[in-house]
Amino acid sequence: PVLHEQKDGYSVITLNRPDRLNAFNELQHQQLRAALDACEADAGCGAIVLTGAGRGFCAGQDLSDRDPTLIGENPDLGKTLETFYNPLVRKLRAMPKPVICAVNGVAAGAGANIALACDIVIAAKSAKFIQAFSKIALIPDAGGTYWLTRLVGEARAMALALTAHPLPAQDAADWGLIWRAVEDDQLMEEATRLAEGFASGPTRAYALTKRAVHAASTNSLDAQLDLERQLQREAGRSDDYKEGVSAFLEKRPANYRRK
Ligand code: LHQ
Repeated sequence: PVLHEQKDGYSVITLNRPDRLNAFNELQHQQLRAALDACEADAGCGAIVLTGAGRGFCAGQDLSDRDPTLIGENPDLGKTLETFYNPLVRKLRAMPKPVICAVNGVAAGAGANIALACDIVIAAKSAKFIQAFSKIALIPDAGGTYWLTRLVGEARAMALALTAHPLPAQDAADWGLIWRAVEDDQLMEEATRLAEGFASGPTRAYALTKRAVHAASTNSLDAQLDLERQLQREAGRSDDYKEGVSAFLEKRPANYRRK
């Protein structure tokens, strides 16, 4: 249920259960995890594009899954989160290269929040983001309450979570929930352009940038300034920095080698 294509310098990972709008079952989790691990370990991979096959991006947990931890007398959804979703969210956030989510269609439940865990989210104009959880008497998970409150503020976060309002891609972009909404037929072109740019860019600097940006929402200014100093020191010692400055002074494109 997951396709992993290796391109020149980046990977495209496609959730591929289109008849279920790419809802997650255990195998899709396992294969996505394996694909992300492979990308992380591959020095030739400078960026990842995550997208979905068919008309949806991802409808969250597969609600037709008969696993007794999901349904039955005494389900333990916490176990499902601990085993599958929470490690996935942590893996996407900690991935030391940019992850672009190309949201090709509806992103519902944990599917919406997995998209928001990625570094840059672009969505087709026909896509919608739905915090579907309240419809089935659950709370937003896979980081939903964290992303929503930070990205769009508590007023909008609360209404999205309580009402399960389907938020169109353009509104999501206007609200700052995602980077950009694009015409449907431009989605993969845009995502590819971004990935190609990252593939020839300074990978290490991107990883350090992710760490700094992630820390900012919970750090004090003093702690954040200290962190920036530490990470910039590290960036400044890289071959990529030397190359970036030389290329600038010589008025030529930089030739980064992912160091
Ligand atoms: C589905 C699903 C789906 C199975 C569409 N499962 N088949 C974490 C941890 C532990 C436990 C629980 O949950 C979680 C996190 C979660 O993600 S909970 C939230 C789960 N997701 C949802 O509640 C969304 C359910 N889906 C929908 O509300 C709709 O399908 C949306 C609004 C996403 C799309 O609506 P439509 O465009 O009208 O499509 P559709 O409903 O006709 O779906 C197409 C097919 O996909 C259909 O099957 P069928 O055999 O009738 O063609 C659906 O049953 C199936 N499908 N989502 N989550």
